[in-house]
Amino acid sequence: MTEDHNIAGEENEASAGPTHSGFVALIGATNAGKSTLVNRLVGAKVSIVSHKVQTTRAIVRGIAIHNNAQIVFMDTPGIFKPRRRLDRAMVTTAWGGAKDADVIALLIDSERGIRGDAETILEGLKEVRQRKILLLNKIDQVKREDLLALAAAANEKVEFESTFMISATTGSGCDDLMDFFATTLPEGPWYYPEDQISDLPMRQLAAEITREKLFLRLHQELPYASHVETEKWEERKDGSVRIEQVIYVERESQKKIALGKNGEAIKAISTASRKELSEILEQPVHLFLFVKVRENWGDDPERFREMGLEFPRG
Ligand SMILES: Nc1nc2c(ncn2[C@@H]2O[C@H](COP(=O)(O)OP(=O)(O)OP(=O)(O)O)[C@@H](O)[C@H]2O)c(=O)[nH]1
Ligand SMILES: [Mg+2]
Repeated sequence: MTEDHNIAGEENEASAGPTHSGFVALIGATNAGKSTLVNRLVGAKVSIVSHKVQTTRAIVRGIAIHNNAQIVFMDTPGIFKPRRRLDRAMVTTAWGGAKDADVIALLIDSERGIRGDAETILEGLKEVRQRKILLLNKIDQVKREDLLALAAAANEKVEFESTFMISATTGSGCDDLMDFFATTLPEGPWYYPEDQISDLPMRQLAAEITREKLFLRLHQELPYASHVETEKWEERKDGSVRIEQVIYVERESQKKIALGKNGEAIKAISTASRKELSEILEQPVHLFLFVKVRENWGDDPERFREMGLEFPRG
């Protein structure tokens, strides 16, 4: 960290001139690859990723420095047709995040194309006044001619300032994208200290890491019926940390599944989460997971506050 810090400092001196800074909201249908892209552009894991839909629940800011610019990426929940109260809060949050940004970057999964949610988002974007760019993601999965057709179709619906073809997993096209942000964001001082990469408190990131393992391990309705909170964080004299987290589920039957036969599921989730947490924290981690039934957590304002979401009334 210190070394990187110095290198960044030298570069900034070399390229004297005004600094640039601004907020870029990444919006898109769920599973388009927004969180993967934020992590790629920041160069560290700040937001969790899974192959399942509706992984991100609140806005996560990932902060990157490129040349003279500090670029604050807002990873938002995927936009979809909401059903539950939590769904509504997620979708409202995503559009709210877009309205706070200097630039809105719409991610489309090139393999899926413009269908369903992506179509609805394009419609919604017509009403939004900010600068807009189009990111066709997952280009590692599609043929070039299909990409050109997709770019044309999307640009017909909304006037995008630029279109980029990228792959968040391979990094293809990402340098050009960073150059674009660095030169087109407004001139001005940086918003965050130069070594800060996220606005998420460590306790919350730790809860998110466990939720990611739960999304990867458990299936059907369970990931959507669960919520993770860090309850205790105790730094120990020997340099390790003791973390206690609670996994909330809605029903007794879900608790059984979350624990698994002979506690196998919870053990696997805990092992995977602890391993990643000790890498991120660079210290040994003792992780204790508890599963609790809280029937109405999805209607409890306190849980929404913990997640950083507005509680939708009614
Ligand atoms: N092949 C390929 N897969 C990708 C790419 N970008 C993301 N993915 C995969 O797409 C899936 C969804 O990625 P996420 O980053 O969680 O997507 P998201 O848009 O943040 O999803 P939500 O938070 O649910 O809205 C994961 O399995 C990623 O590995 C890409 O460029 N190429
Ligand atoms: Mg996400």
